[in-house]
This record gives sequence, structure tokens and C-alpha cells, in this order.
Amino acid sequence: MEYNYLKIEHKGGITILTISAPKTLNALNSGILKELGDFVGKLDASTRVLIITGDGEKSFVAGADISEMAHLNEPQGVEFGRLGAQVFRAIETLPIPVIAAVNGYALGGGCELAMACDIRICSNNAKFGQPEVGLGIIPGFSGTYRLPKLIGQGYAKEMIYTGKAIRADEALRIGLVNAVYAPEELMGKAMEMAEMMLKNAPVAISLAKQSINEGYDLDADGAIGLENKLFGKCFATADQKEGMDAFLNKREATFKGE
Ligand code: DAK
Repeated sequence: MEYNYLKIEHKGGITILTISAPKTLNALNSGILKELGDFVGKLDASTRVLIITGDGEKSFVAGADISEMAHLNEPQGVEFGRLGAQVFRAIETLPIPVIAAVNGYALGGGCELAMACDIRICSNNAKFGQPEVGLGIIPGFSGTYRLPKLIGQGYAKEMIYTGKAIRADEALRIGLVNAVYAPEELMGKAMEMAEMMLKNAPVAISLAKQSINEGYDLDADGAIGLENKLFGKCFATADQKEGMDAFLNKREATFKGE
């Protein structure tokens, strides 16, 4: 598939995906969502960390494309929401770490896309919000599910019911982002974090992600049981042998992802 809205750059095991629709501040239309779905579906083992950002200096993603949504009827609304939700779920369940480098507005579907990523860092000009109720709709790309999980129900409900946009420092305070940087530092910091991940065992990172993601929705016994099963799986990998042998022999490990 030819991409009109995605720019893709590979740097070693790190892939940088830039969403680019400058005329609408990178708002998500169905074309972008289809391209994103195609891109995620085709990612192979050469990508070990994915960084998602937005084109330009002003916006990560300014929401779903309102001009496209304005004319939808109920079944079309369900279909549009399903497309976005599926793509975001595919991102969330990728077996590799995904970092959102939020370089400006992350509103509506933009905030929801950032939340489907494992980790969010942002520039100090970033703004986060779920303004949907002001448009007569509710967050439709799983924001009502992920926002309370990340920041708690009280603050999530305040953000969703008021539709207010919060600044980067507030997003940091409530745990919506992990760190805030000057705009010119953001991508370098995202790369630094990705490079630290690259040094570690890929299968172990993938199993840790599965344990965190799936364990979160289980009760304590279920989550601990799942972790135990995945912990056991690590011992069937060459990387576990390599990591422990390297430690015991005081050398650096070389992981193969096997
Ligand atoms: N959609 C379409 N165009 C957008 C857009 C958007 N979300 N955001 C910005 N643009 C366009 C503007 O219309 C403008 O176009 P021109 O007038 O130049 O043709 C251009 O981008 C530049 O925007 P502004 O001139 O407004 O720039 P400012 O710096 O003054 O303001 C802003 C930036 C981001 C504060 C402002 O543009 C803004 O408030 N944008 C809308 C933000 C918003 O409300 N986003 C949430 C969208 S709702 C569902 C599934 C998902 C969803 C809903 C339902 N289903 C289940 C069906 C998700 C919904 C959303 O995400």
C-alpha cells in the first residue's frame, strides 16, 4: 500500500512513524487510519521499538477529522469508530514497545492514539484533551476505557465532561505523560529511551508487555498466575541463557531475540 499520510524512518532497530496531514494538524481521517492499520500489520522483527509522532511543530494529532465525521449517520459512525479502535488496539498489542513522542496538540483521537502507546513523552507546548462532548459525541477510539485506567476515574471524567485541554506540566502531574522536554529535545529523548530498550532482551520485553497489558484486566490471582506462566517462558529462550551467562562472566550480553 502506498502511504500518503505516513512518513517512515528506520534507524537500526528503531522505527519512527510520523503522521502527516499538515492542513488539518494531522487529524485522523479514514485514509490515515487505513494506512496506520496496514503499517502496523506489516511491521516485522526488524523493528524492535516504534516511536510515533506528528508532523510539524504544532500538533501530534488534533483528533479525528471533524470534516469527515460531520456527515456520518449511525452505522457509519459505528464503522468509523470500529476502524479507529481496531487500529489503536493493534498498536497497543504490538509485541514491541511503542513510544508516543507528543509534539503539540493531542486532542480527541490524538490523545487516544497516544494512550494506545506504551509510553508517552511530550514537548512543553503539548496539550492533551478529550473535547468530543463539545461536538456532540463521546470519545470513540477507546478513550473512555484507557483514560480512567491511566489517570483514574475522577480526573478522566473531569477531562471528558468538561472537554478542557490540559498543558504538558499538568499531564505530567497526573501521570498521563512520563516526561516533558523542550520541543527540540523531544525526538532525541525518545531515541535515547528507545536505545536503552534495544540493549535488552526483545522476547523478555515482549513478555513483560503482555504480562502488564493482560494482567491489568485480571484479578490479583489471575494476574500473578499469568506473570508466573510468562516468567517460565523466558527460561525457554536463548536470550535468558545469554543474559545470565553474560552476567556471570562479567561481559556484555548480545541478545538475538530468540
Ligand atoms: N478535524 C479536521 N480539521 C481540523 C481538526 C480536526 N480535528 N483540527 C484542526 N483542523 C483544521 C482546522 O479546521 C484548520 O483548517 P483550515 O481552517 O485552515 O482549513 C486547520 O486544521 C488549522 O486549525 P486552526 O486554524 O483551528 O488552528 P488553531 O491553532 O487556531 O487551533 C486547535 C488548533 C487544535 C486548538 C483547533 O484546530 C481545534 O480545536 N481543533 C479541533 C480539535 C478537536 O476538537 N479534536 C477532537 C476531534 S473529535 C468516533 C470515533 C472517534 C472519535 C469520535 C467518534 N466514533 C465512534 C465514530 C474521535 C473524535 C475526535 O477526535
